[in-house]
Amino acid sequence: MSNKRKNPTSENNLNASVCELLLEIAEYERNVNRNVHKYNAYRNAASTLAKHPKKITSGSEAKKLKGVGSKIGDKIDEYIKTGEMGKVKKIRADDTNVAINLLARVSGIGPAKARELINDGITTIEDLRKNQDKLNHHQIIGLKYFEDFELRIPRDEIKLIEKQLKEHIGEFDSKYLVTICGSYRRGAKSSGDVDALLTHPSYTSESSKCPSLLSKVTQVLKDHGLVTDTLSQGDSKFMGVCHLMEGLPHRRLDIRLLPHDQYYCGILYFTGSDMFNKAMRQHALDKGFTLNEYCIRPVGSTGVPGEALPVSCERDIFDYIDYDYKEPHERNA
Ligand code: 8DG
Ligand code: CA
Ligand code: CA
Repeated sequence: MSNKRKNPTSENNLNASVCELLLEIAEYERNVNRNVHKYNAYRNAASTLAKHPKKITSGSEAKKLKGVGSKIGDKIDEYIKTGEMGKVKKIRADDTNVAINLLARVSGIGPAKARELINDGITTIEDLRKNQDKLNHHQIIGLKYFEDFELRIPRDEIKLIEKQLKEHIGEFDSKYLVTICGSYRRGAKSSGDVDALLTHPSYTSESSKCPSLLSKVTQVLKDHGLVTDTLSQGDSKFMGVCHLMEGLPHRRLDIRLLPHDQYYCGILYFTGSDMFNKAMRQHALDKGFTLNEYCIRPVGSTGVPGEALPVSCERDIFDYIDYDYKEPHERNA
């Protein structure tokens, strides 16, 4: 999954089925009713329940937890007593909701664009294919590969993509460093997309930007036929499509160019998982540091962050904040 973020339910969640229903209502409140407050309320309740160490057995028990209000408590009670939530049934029968969820599965189409299309009478993928004049370039490519992009990418295929990326880029300029991050680096058997990070020693946060460092690489990959389409190309981020060989699906590929001195903070961040990052950032704060995708900085007694600390591998970051080093495959929190 790339742009469409996953839901915050963790593994070992004893209340997983209730959480899923609450998250379904949350999405509905955001996408259809545009009610961010309710969206947040349902998400918070789901996240509280996901972390709760025991299975909830009644609405009143749920209501005692922080983030679970009386209305959500009642819905949980209904679910425990009847095995269903009336609200969810209603949502699943709501045509607008169903159409928004379908159209928003196209890369580049968010809930707002989906609503706009539905107002124009476009509610299916077939309708979209006949009305491509209403789409921008990213959305047209998203539609072109709609089926392909929904497929998971097996680990072995990403290994081959990684090999080709490194070969083509290394042949062009052997000083580039390439690392595939995301769920692949955490050892996943399959991934939603390919998250590649790129750096070059000539590019640091002090040096001036060199926009061609990334565009030259994407051109090389296009020349080799590995990259087939561009969704968007910026100075530091390429979003596009790659394809290994006939018979295999087209895959989503993101390439981010990072300054050399920020490479390892970037690798840590884009390896994830989301939850692992959150926990590590919180630990950093507890130890008096602020950590983000670019750098780690000490926070003085005034609360103002100081200069970025030098980092030349991921382990340096763990060491600064006195956090037990975790191998990428141990970061699946
Ligand atoms: P997947 O592609 O197999 O579905 O999983 P993933 O590789 O873990 O997720 P991703 O959506 O491709 O994001 C890659 C990493 O980026 C993720 O593991 C952690 C980091 N990341 C965050 N927050 C966010 C965010 O808000 N958006 C994105 N795109 N990435 C984020 O920690
Ligand atoms: Ca991604
Ligand atoms: Ca990914």
